[in-house]
Amino acid sequence: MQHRTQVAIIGAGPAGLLLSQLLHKAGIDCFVVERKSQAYVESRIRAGVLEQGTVELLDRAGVSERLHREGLPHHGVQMALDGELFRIDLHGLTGGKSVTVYGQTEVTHDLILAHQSRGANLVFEADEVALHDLTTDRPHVTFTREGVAHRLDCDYVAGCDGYHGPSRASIPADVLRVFERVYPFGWLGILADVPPCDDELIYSNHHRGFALASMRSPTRSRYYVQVPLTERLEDWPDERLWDELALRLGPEAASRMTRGPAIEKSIAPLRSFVAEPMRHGRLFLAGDAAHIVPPTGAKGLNLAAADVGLLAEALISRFLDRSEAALDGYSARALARVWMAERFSWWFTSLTHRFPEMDDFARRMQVAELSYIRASRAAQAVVAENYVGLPTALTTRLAGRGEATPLPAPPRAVA
Ligand code: RFL
Ligand code: PHB
Repeated sequence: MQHRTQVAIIGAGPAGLLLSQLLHKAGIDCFVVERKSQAYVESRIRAGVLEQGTVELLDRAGVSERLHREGLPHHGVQMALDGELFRIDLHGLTGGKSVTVYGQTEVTHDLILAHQSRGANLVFEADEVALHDLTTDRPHVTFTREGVAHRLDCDYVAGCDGYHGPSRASIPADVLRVFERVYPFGWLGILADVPPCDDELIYSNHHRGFALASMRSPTRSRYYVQVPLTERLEDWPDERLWDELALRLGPEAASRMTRGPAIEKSIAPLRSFVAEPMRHGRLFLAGDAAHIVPPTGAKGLNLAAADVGLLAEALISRFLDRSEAALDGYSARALARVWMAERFSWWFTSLTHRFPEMDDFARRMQVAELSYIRASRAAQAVVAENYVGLPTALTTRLAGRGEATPLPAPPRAVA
């Protein structure tokens, strides 16, 4: 079966769906191809914190009505050092910015609903998705569905298919450069229908390891503890997990913590990863397809949205104004923001987690740095400015600084 569209979008995660919705608003035709079922995509529990810029993009896409009704605005976050809490006043330290707690599952649900109510081309359960002729002016995508072969001709391909998708893998190895850090631990997460222990999120550095108290609504909580990668879910019955959370979050938070049965429990590994460039011919990567951050800074979904905001703008300028300048600048502009978020997520992870190789000196450094943040408004402002999302003007100024700059070769051994 043959199809024709202006932009073929691989992946119906938040990046692919938001891009399709923004382009549709501008009158550009898209076709979204997703490997998993709709039920699977809608139930994948992931992010919970949206930056203001992400909310603004969802406004622009016309899918934020429920988000404004049910999302929880947060003007601050709590941090803890060995159980003692202190607050970062996001609103006061950033000239009035805040974040919104609204689950990725809800964002995805709202976007899928918007697609289906307008009869958009959105295909789930597509197998053998493959990208072809990306460096020609006739790229196309092939897939099979229920045994039927499909061919989708297009002007451009948006690779929004996450870390494991085929888009990034379609870029030749000698063109792509990847940067990576794998952390020696993961996050064990629990979702439960109990009220949160605090009105705000709590990021806790404890000598037993990192813990995070988060939420989805006033009646639904999301908690995480850092665990070794060797850990198995079977070793963490609910009671053991609640006990560990109580220890790591400290007595004040523990006294307000309500325990309850897990609706969902999973272990996610932590990784920092960037692929450069984010364009190859007529293929443009966006979101987790191009970069991964450890979840500590709550940046993954927000970065995906920021990429999509830039890519939508560039494609609109290509189709409506016939200008390719913004498409040519997309990779450098997106990567400038990506590297800033990578830095913050890596730093915040290093500050709050217990590393296996950490000696007493390294632990003292963490304690000193957290004590400094606790005592200094200037240090808190650095955390707050990054947490709410850096202004586009700042990351735009950095565009092109990193990408394509050859890193110096390591010195040659002297014979
Ligand atoms: P996704 O969500 O992975 O979606 C990619 C889609 O592509 C599909 N796909 C394919 N489709 C067709 N053919 C193929 N061959 C395909 N292969 C894959 C997949 O099925 C999927 O539907 O990527 P996207 O859209 O770029 O979105 C990225 C975000 O999902 C991710 O960055 C965040 O969830 C990260 N993240 C967080 N981000 C935040 O901004 N704030 C947070 O608070 C936050 N918390 C988190 C997180 C991620 C976590 N985990 C599990 C990794 C907490 C956790 C625990
Ligand atoms: C979440 O609620 O799932 C969450 C919140 C903040 C993070 C990561 C995950 O930094």
